Amino acid sequence: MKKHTVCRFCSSCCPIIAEVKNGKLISAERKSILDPEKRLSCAKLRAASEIVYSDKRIKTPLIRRTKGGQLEEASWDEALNLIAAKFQQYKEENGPESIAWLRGMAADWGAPWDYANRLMNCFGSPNTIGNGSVCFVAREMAHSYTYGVMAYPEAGLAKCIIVWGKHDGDTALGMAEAISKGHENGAHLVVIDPIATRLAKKADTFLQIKPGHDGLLAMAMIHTIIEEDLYDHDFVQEHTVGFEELAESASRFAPEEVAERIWLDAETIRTVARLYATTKPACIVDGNGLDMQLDIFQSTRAVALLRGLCGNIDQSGGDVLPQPIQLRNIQEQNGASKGVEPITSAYPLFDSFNTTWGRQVQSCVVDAILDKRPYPLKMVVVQAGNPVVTMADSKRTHRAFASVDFLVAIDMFMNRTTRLADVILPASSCFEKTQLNRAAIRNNPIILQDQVIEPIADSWPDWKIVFELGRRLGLTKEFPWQSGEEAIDFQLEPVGTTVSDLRENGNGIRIEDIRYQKFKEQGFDTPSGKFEFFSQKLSDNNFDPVPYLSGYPSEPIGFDAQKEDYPLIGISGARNIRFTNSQYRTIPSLLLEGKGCNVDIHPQDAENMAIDNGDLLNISSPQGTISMQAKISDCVHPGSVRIAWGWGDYDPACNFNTLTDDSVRNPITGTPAMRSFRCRVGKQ
Ligand SMILES: Nc1nc2c(c(=O)[nH]1)N[C@H]1C(S)=C(S)[C@@H](COP(=O)(O)OP(=O)(O)OC[C@H]3O[C@@H](n4cnc5c(=O)[nH]c(N)nc54)[C@H](O)[C@@H]3O)O[C@H]1N2
Ligand SMILES: Nc1nc2c(c(=O)[nH]1)N[C@H]1C(S)=C(S)[C@@H](COP(=O)(O)OP(=O)(O)OC[C@H]3O[C@@H](n4cnc5c(=O)[nH]c(N)nc54)[C@H](O)[C@@H]3O)O[C@H]1N2
Ligand code: SF4
Ligand SMILES: [Mo]
Repeated sequence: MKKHTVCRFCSSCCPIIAEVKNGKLISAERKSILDPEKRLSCAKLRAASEIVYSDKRIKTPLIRRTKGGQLEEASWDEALNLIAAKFQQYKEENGPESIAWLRGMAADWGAPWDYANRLMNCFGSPNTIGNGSVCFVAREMAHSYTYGVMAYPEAGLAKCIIVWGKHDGDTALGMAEAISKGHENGAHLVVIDPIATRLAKKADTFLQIKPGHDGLLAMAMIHTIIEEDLYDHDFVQEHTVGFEELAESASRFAPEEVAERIWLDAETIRTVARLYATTKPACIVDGNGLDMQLDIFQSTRAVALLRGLCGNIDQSGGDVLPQPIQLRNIQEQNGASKGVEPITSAYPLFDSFNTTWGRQVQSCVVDAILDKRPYPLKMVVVQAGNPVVTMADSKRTHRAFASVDFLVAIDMFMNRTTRLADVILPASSCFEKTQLNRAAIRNNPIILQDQVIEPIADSWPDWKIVFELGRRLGLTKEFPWQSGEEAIDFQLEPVGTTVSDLRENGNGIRIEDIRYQKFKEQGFDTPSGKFEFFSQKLSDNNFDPVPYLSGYPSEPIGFDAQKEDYPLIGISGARNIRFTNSQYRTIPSLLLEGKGCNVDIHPQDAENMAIDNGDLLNISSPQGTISMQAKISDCVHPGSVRIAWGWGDYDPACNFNTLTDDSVRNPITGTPAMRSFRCRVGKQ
């Protein structure tokens, strides 16, 4: 039997067809816009049955019955009753806000997002926290502060495509296929990346930028476009605010001033700026290369401003504004937690820019546990995340999760975080549950992530765990649903469709035809109703209303002041199609005996330091030291190294985030420098 569903082994959320025989998952295949011979195939999806049936799956609830004791098998009743009792105990002793629910990447999308928020809000704690300060939500905020929502590039229809800090061939195959289609149809492809990636090698123009300095490049492009009078006068005149202030800020960033600081030459910057401004339509595919930087917000905003300056926003083949589906918001943000200060209160603009995402500065969980800032946390539930490996400053994060009074983990596999837990609840994989997947509802069409096999062993779908826990906390009215389908139908009611409609339409249901240039009738969803080069709201909150109006940051990357002792720039990377963040290192066909766990160093730097291929190197930052094998490669620029990320569970000595720092953060989004920072390497 073949069944339509959505894969959730990574955040790309590809629509797929799964093949099931006698109740067993046999294989799965991505749907694609390309002809079969051109389609991209995903290693993780090919390994789907190996992942789902892995003997490393957590099979039953586990409880540590005495502090410091072993984890022991337990029934769901015992585990959930214990968790509910702890919720009540900490509520009585310290207030409901002393409990936080921390969601990782795998819980970021779809139903579990709303359900956990609902549970915590109704219980009285505002502390449901995601990891969006390091993932794309910080970037989404910069888009939203410019034109109201996060735009998506229509690369397949563009004539000029700028891929800026993204590598979809490893991370988002649907977009990679659209880029390849656009390129084949004659689009000029520009790649902006500190690494000569596979895509960079195919590009018509490659800008090997200095890591973490994208804001300077964007401003130099804006400078060129204004100076050479290449901007879209009609759009700027009719639909924007703040052009004068933008021109003032950009006047200080001439390519000739900026080029050397960002390892580029001025003429190439001018050429790319002219190309983007004069080729219509043009889109910018921005990515996680901009995220996890200290300067994430203003650099992404500078990139976003280009879209309006050149009239490419909400145009076919440009960057389109989504038409979100009007789901019922069931988070109960006005529930019992209303008025209780969240632990993320130092980041009020980030907390409030979007009603779906809510709170996203995960570092605040660690601050609250260790430093009792702004108040102590006593209990944390980690759902679908591995913060000890994936958050900045692993040593400090480990200390926090090891010392919190009570830790619950909801996961499919053991990892360095679950191993610290007092209770572990086994979660079902994406093939074992029906969810409304948020990626598939952000824009038309809505596609159901549908269950294709029964839950493995004694695992439960995340929705069931949350509903059952909610009922044990007395929230029976709030969680009346006996199945995922019932809850989804309730959420979908305002849209006018149901789970069974979606099942009948495996390729999804389009609620509304795509419309372009919506701003002409309805303006932009910003305070001024215009495309905001200038943001009054940022100004009112003492942030630069136009990027870098008060100057460029003196230290855009981590530990920049220590460059004497740490002469190299370390780059976090690369994502590989075989893995998702810290996941899947226990899957033999994906692990390939650790292939890819190395540090890329330029031949010139290697020669200067007498380093050979395969040498075991110590990589150090002021935070700590890790070790990895050297791979001599000219994919990196001299003076920088690319360090493999996500290997902390495989081998703690390779744990990237041992090197990163969490004490300096972007003041708006709470983002630490996990992508680029100063380091040094030496032979062991
Ligand atoms: N230095 C550095 N640090 C980074 C990054 C980087 O590139 N460099 N990337 C950052 C980014 S963008 C992100 S998003 C974060 C990711 O950080 P995390 O969200 O902590 O990342 P994962 O390693 O993907 O862990 C996900 C966990 O969810 C579990 N899981 C998978 N599916 C399910 C499910 O359906 N239900 C449940 N309950 N559990 C499930 C997996 O087994 C795994 O243990 O890391 C960030 N940290
Ligand atoms: N296979 C796989 N797929 C994934 C994931 C995974 O771990 N594995 N993770 C998922 C998640 S959580 C996310 S957030 C997305 C992320 O997916 P992407 O947005 O594609 O992010 P990355 O692949 O981390 O980085 C993209 C590019 O940014 C470049 N880069 C690094 N530093 C800089 C810089 O300073 N400036 C510029 N311009 N570029 C820079 C890197 O070299 C890389 O080529 O992928 C999702 N999909
Ligand atoms: S890229 Fe691969 S793992 Fe990620 S959603 Fe698509 S098929 Fe699944
Ligand atoms: Mo992410």
